[in-house]
Amino acid sequence: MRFDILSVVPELLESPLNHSIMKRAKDKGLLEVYVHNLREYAEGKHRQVDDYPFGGGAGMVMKPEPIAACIRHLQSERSYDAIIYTTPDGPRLDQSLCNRISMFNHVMVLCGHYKGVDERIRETFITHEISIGDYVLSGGELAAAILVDAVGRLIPGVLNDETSALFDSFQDDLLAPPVYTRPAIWEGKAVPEVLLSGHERNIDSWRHDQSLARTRMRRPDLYEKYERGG
Ligand code: 6GU
Repeated sequence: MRFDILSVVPELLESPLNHSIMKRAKDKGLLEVYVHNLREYAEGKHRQVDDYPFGGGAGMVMKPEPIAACIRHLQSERSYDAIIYTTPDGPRLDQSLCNRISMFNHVMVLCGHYKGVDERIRETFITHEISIGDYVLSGGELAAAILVDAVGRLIPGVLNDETSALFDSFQDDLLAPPVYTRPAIWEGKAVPEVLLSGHERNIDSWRHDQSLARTRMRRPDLYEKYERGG
């Protein structure tokens, strides 16, 4: 799977996708991530990527021309399954959308900045918009990194059996159960007995009960969805 990320601050994306599981996915050739600096597609001495909003008001707006030039350049090289815009006014990213995006081969991600992009770019090119939550980031780069991480780990072969995404929180609309490791007693607190029993069926059943209880307590919204059957 290939991601092309369009940004006015490409430096923000240097580190988050180059460690741990994302690094392994790239090393295995399962994930490619290219970051494009929109300023390189801007014209003029100042290579201006933003401008004042028509109608006045605070903040700047991302100019359409450099974005269109970068998108069209990439489209001339390959076709894209999705062109995603990261913006706090988009629909909220969730696991089910991540699952769907993980089936794509080529995905572009346009990182919003300032007051956002000229609306005509959204109308012309954008196929999906995503927000990562109800708070405002200073730019869409961190949201793009979150998207690539959440989607990248779902690509077949990226995770091994131990880290399999099948048992993640949200994968079945339930939160994951609590986990423990050695020592069996730490500062007087014991690990639940059943986990030491070696009885696989009892362990599975305990974990499922814990997932249900946790979800009901912490995320009644998810629990309701689970009970309705997704
Ligand atoms: Cl995708 N971008 C920005 N700038 N802020 C956000 C967001 C995205 N999602 C939540 N807040």
